[in-house]
Amino acid sequence: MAFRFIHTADWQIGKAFANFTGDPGADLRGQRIKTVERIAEVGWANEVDAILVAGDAFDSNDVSERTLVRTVEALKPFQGTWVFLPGNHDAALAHSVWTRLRGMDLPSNIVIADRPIPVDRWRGRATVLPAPLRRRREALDQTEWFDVAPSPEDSCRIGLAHGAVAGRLPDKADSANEIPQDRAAKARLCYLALGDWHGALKIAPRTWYAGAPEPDRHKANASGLVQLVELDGVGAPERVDAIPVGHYCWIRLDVELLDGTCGKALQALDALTQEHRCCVIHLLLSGSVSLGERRRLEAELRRWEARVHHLEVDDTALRDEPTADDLDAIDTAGFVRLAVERLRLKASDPAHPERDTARTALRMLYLDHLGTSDA
Ligand SMILES: [Mn+2]
Repeated sequence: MAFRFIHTADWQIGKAFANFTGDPGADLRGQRIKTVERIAEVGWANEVDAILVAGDAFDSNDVSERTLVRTVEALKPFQGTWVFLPGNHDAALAHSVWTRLRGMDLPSNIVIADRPIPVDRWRGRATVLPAPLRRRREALDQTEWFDVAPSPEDSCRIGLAHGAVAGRLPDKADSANEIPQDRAAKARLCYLALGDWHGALKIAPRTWYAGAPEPDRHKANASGLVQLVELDGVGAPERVDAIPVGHYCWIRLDVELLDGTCGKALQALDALTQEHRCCVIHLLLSGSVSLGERRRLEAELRRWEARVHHLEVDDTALRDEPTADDLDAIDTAGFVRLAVERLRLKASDPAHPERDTARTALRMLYLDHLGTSDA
């Protein structure tokens, strides 16, 4: 009979999302626990033998009591065995979320694997070998003992670890808690379930990252998934299916405005296929717009802000290029016109020390003027 389990990691429950004020931030925090409930439901529906959590279930060891209680409640839909591995964010220190959870009288189907001892709860069908982190950065490879770990004959050996596979991950030059890429082979593992990298990724033979089930940053990697793994027996290749469980889509849009209009930015937003209320968007704008288009853009972005979950706009690289029509709209004669002409000369001279100030002045003049005439 095949051994089936869900591999997940990096829930980062309790993450503050300090850049998100008000309701959007509270919703992001709350969703992380709802997604755990979803994982429990997926596990139950797929009749898996276990759910393995490969580290960083919690964002820190200081999460509130309330958060711990809510998390344990969210596990309820799955009555099979949960195995939790301490990662770098929730390392098994002398006082940690794990010691606090133990004091809460946990149900017996929840295993805290905070010591390097085989977990054998499946009548010899599978043996989970955990490599818990007992500090944020371990100097030595905690998976080394897997090679000599005992397990019943014909039991599928499954490693559970948290860290960076040496030399394989991008952006991990200074990687802590290194795991050798040949650990699965050397320790005769059927599967090595890893956490720490937030995208789902097969990184070496029989060696997988599950990715974060609920995305938490604007990064182009495969997050929002859990892995449903099936092992037919020792030696048989692993079968892995990614199951989407994430709620929010973190989307990064990088738009250069080249024709003086904001059309391309609005098109990029219109092209979103995800449910708008689930989108957490970072919009990076560059290029240039006329003053009239800048005004239209700002009005449209306010509309989008209300529609999506969160919209953050970085327009520091977007320049104003006032057109003749923009300037005509300010004033066509006299005193104001003269000032506008002087500002325009300064604004169009790349070497002028007041260039940026002149641009801002023109834009403010334009917007104030329109504000007044609209009123
Ligand atoms: Mn981590």
